[in-house]
Amino acid sequence: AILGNELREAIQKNQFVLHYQPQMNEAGCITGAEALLRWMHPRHGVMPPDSFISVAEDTGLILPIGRFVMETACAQLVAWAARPETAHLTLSINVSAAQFRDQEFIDHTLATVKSSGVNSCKIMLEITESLLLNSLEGIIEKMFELKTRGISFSLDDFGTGYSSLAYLKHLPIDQLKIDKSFIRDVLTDMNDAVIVRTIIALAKSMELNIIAEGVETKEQRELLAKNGCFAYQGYLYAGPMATEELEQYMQQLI
Ligand code: G
Ligand code: G
Ligand code: NA
Ligand code: MN
Repeated sequence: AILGNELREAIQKNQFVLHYQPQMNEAGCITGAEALLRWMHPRHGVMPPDSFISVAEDTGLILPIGRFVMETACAQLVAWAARPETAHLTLSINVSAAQFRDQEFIDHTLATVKSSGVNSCKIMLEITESLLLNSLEGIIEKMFELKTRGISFSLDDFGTGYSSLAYLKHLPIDQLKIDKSFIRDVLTDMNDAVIVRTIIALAKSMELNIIAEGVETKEQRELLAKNGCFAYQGYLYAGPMATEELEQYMQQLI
């Protein structure tokens, strides 16, 4: 198991990197990416977040790691903005509940946006329903504070959590992200198909954008499009990759 000490050392030694997974539109054009954290472990190689995020959350180390993520993501957006081929790209950034509840989160995020010179309209924060389990009060205020500065919000893993749909009305959310667990068997499982159609209809009626993750086949994408979902993320296009690979991937799309 991963220990807090190892994570602390990883932060000091700059062993974290961001990988980027393309987000595509119905025309097959890339519109943006999701930033996904990786730990380049000196002995174990590339470690996915599932192996260390919960330890990071339990030890509080998610806060410095989250600051690294925000700083790296903003720097990446600034680099993309400097080149015509990548200037349109947006970036979705995962934020744990523990980060969002930290009182310095807003100040650090806004300071990072400002010092990096990034266009904040390119930033989307991915939160999960777990953020909405306890008191919503401070949360909504914080969201509005970021929204007035141009940052938008996506509700990740949508449909897997416990939040009441009534919350959606009160939250300044821009996008619902259909969880990959519903997409996997959407072609064969009637329940998944109904859930996916219902989430899309809900998003539409609340004027929220919708994106599906875990799209692995053309048939899944076609079913999504037929039901009104026109933004996709998944292995059908590409998995998460380093920034240089993403630029190569974009070259071969043209
Ligand atoms: O990359 P992978 O699909 O293995 O990511 C698994 C999960 O880890 C994601 O769904 C996301 O919830 C979480 N995750 C990935 N990157 C980050 C990050 O930068 N910060 C936080 N807080 N969570 C992340
Ligand atoms: O933030 P979240 O936990 O939803 O992160 C998405 C996770 O899903 C990442 O760890 C990523 O590696 C993974 N992923 C991305 N595309 C696909 C896909 O098409 N199929 C599956 N099974 N997983 C995917
Ligand atoms: Na996510
Ligand atoms: Mn997800």
